[in-house]
Parts: sequence; C-alpha cells; structure tokens
Amino acid sequence: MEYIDLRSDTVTKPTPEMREAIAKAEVGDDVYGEDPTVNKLQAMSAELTGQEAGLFVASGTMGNLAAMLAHCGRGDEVILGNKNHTFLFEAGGVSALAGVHSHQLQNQPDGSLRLEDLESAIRPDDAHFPVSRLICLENTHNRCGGTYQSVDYTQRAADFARQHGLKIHLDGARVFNAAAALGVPVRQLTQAMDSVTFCLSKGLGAPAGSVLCGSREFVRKAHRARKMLGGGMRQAGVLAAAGIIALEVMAPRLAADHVRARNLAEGLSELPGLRLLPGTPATNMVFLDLADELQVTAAAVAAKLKAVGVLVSSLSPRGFRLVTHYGIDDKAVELTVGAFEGVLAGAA
Ligand code: TLP
Repeated sequence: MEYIDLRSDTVTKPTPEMREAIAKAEVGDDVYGEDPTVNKLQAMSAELTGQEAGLFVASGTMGNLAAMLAHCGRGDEVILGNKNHTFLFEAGGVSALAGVHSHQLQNQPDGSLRLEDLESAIRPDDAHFPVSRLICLENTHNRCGGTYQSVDYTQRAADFARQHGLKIHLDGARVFNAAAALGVPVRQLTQAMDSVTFCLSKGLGAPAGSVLCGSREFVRKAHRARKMLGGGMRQAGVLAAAGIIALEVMAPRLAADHVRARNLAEGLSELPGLRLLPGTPATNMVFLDLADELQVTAAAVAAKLKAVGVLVSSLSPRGFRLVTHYGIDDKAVELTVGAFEGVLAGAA
C-alpha cells in the first residue's frame, strides 16, 4: 500500500534531482578535509547562516552534541527548555556523553525561554554550583507545536547571553521553516548565535545529514568532537550532494508545506472529535487532541488510520502530530481529512 506518511518530515525520500546529484558527486576523504562536495556544502551553509564555518554531521542529534562538547567542559551547565529536543529526545547524550549538567526552564508557547527565567537560572560563582556555560534554544520548536520565535527575540537572547558571558546554541533542525514562516533570510535567525545546527534530512528532503555552523575556532573544536563521536564519514560527498540540492531547491519551497498544514488543520478542526492545539499550525506541524467525549485512544485511532493508508504519530494517549512535507500534496491533505472523518465516525 502507498501510504500518506504524516508521521514526520524525516520520512521524505531524496528527489530525482538529489539522486542524480548523488550519482555525479565528486568525492574525497572528508576526514582529511578533501571532499570537495562536503566542502562546498559547508561553505554554503556558513554563508547562509551568517557564520564563519560549517561542519557536515550525520544527524541533528550529532550536531547538537558536538556543539555541547565544543562549548562546554565536563560538569558545566547548559540552560535549555524542558520541551527541547536536546533534553527530551537525544537519549540523554548531553549528560551521558558530554558530561554536561542540564538546567531546564519552562518553554513559552512559542518555544522561547523568557529572559527573566534565564537570568534567574544563571549560577552564582560558588563552589556548590556547576558553572553556567551555555544556553540552548530551538527554532522552530517541535514539542511546542512547530512554533517559531522572532528575529527580535533571537537577537535579544543572543545579546543576553553575551552580556552574561554565556554561549548560545540554536537547535535549528527546522530553522529554514522558521525563516519561511517569517519571510526572512535564515541568517537573521542564526547569525547572532554562537552556533547553530540545521537539518538537511527533514523538510529539506535530503536522505541524511545536518550542518553545524559557528566561528572557525568553534568548528575546529566541533570537528574533533565529531571524530570522537564516530562521525568522520570519509566520502560523504555523496550525501552532501543531496544537501546542496536541499538548500538550493527545497528550502525555497517550504512555505508550500505550511499552507498545506493550515489546510489540513482547518479540515480536521471541523470534525467534531478533534481539538487543534492553540497557536498551531505555525509551520509544517499540526498538533491535535481527541475531544473528551470520545472513548478511544490516539494509538487506536492511528492504527485504524494506518489500515486505510494514513500514517500519523500518536504522541500522547489523546494527541497526534501530523507533519507536512514535499511528499504531501493537496490530494493527500483531502484524503487525510476524509480518513479521520471515517475513523472517528466509527469511534463515536
Ligand atoms: N526530530 C524527530 C524525532 O526525533 C522527534 C521528529 O520526527 O521530529 N532537533 C529537533 C528540533 C528535532 O525535531 C530533531 C528530530 C532533531 C533535533 C534530531 O535530528 P536527527 O533525527 O537528525 O538526529
């Protein structure tokens, strides 16, 4: 069965143009810095994010972890959101592998961290405490509903970090979606940061890979961390070639995914059994809960949807996440609303 797959934008498959670029990619040994296609992708990424240098990494998780290792020493503290991907979904690598202590603050509905909260989280210089070293933001914010933070907030958070002698890292797995939603070049959300990870393998459609960008000195340290993590990938140009297409061809089309997410949300919110998470969809993610009157779990609904060809994530006993991407066209949106209608009618 050909599924309509809304579980994540990570399910995107390489486009025909990517496959062609992969076949033709010039490659070399990237551990020696000799892969021309990786070098091109890294330079493009640095330019786009307004940073000095870029480092191709296997995944968003590896990029964030390499950033922690480059910014922090063992026992240092990172201040991050309690719903951040780095805290919730990266297997505890921040503490287990980087030896970094995490200080969690409550994310605001748009995924931001209040500067007042950040201020009170900074540790006094006292032997009892870990040393506050790093702030980690996330934009767009996955668990806050694919919401985004403004250019102004980004700048204020970066200024705050600098004033307090902290470094600031952005988990920008979907920062190109945030830029598309705001209608600004991505660098406006990234250049004020000390470092940023963005993913090529989500809405941008590449089969694998992320890029970690920052100053030359930061990237030199992150390069060593990547090696330590087993992420030196040799002829990685075959992957980087797809990443270049992702940046050139796929980034400019992300706004179309946001329109489809809105259409999907509108269609689903008209069904009596579903409640849309307030403020969403902001970008390409639709978060929905089952209405209280329905005596059925999200997992059971997801299983029934699967049987009719629609894949969604059930993230909690009553909630779903549906993510649009270039594999989801208008017809798929329409079919998904119809599938929910049929399954919920059976559950009422
Ligand atoms: N997110 C995945 C899952 O891990 C939840 C998804 O389907 O959304 N930062 C953010 C904000 C992410 O959403 C993700 C992946 C990552 C980092 C990690 O990227 P990868 O999967 O490349 O390690």
